[in-house]
Amino acid sequence: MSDSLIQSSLNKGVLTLTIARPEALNALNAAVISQLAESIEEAQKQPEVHVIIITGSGEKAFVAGADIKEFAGFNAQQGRQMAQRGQEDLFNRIERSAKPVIAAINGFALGGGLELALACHVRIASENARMGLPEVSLGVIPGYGGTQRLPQIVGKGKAFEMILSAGMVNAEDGLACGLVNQVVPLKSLAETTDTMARKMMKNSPRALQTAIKAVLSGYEEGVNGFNAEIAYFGASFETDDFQEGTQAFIEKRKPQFTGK
Ligand code: CO8
Repeated sequence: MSDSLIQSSLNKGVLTLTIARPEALNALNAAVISQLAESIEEAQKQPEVHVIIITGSGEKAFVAGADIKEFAGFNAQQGRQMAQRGQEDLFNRIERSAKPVIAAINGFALGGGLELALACHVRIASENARMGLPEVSLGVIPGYGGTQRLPQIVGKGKAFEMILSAGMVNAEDGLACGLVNQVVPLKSLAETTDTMARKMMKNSPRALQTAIKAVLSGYEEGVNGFNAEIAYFGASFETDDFQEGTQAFIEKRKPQFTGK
C-alpha cells in the first residue's frame, strides 16, 4: 500500500509508515493526519502486520509539528475541532493500537510531532533528534495530548520545564529523562527499530494486545488499573496463545502463536 503522504512498507510482519512531506519537514496537515489514521486502522485488520513503526522521511525531521500555515487563521471553534479530531482519529488510535507501535525519531520531533511520538508505545531516537513542545512560543498550547502524555512519560517537573520553556532537548537528554527508550546513530536507526520490533513479534500477539490494554487502563478515568490487570490476567488463561506458550515451554520448543 502506498499513497502520496504516507509511504508504507511491510517486511516480514513489521509495517513501516513513513510520513513523506519533506518540503515541510513532515509537518502534520489534515491530509497527513487522515492518511496516517487510515493506515493505522488498516494495519489493525491485517493479520500479516505484527508491529508498526512510524518515522519521518529524510534525515532532518521526524515531524516538525502540526502545520502552522494550515492552522494560523483558525478561530477557537476550529482549533478545538482540530485538536479533538486529531486526538480521536489518530493519537488515541495509535496509543490503543492492538499491535505495538514504535516511533523511530530521525530528527526534529516538535509540537504535534513529539506528541505523535508520545502516543507510540516505544520511542527510539537518532543522535541528531531534537525534541520539544514549542507551542507556547506560538501563543497556543499542545493540543494533541502533549500536556497529558509528556508528564506521564517524563514526570510533571520535566514536562513543565519543556512545555513552559518551549525549548528543545537533544537525544542524550531525552534518554536521561526517559523521553526516549534508546538512542543510536542515524545510520543504525532503522536496523535498531526493526530489531526491537522483532523482539516484540516473537511474543503472543494476543498477550501483546492485552498488555497494552492493561497498561492503558491505569490512565483511564474511574478505572482501577490493578483490578483491570487482574481481569485481563485471568482472561489470558482461556486463550489459545496461553495454551501454546506454556506447552511450548514444557516441550522445549518455540511457540507457534496464532493470536487467538
Ligand atoms: N508547519 C508548517 N511548515 C513547517 C513547519 C511546521 N510545523 N516546520 C517547518 N516547516 C517548513 C518551513 O516553513 C519551511 O518551508 P519553506 O521552505 O516553504 O519556508 C520548511 O519546512 C523547512 O523549514 P525551515 O526552513 O524552517 O528549516 P530550518 O532547518 O531552518 O529549521 C526548524 C527547522 C527549527 C524545525 C523550524 O522549521 C521550525 O521551528 N519549525 C516549526 C517548529 C514548531 O514550532 N512546531 C510546533 C508547531 S505547533 C504544533 O505542533 C501544535 C500541535 C498541537 C495542535 C493541536 C491542534 C490545535
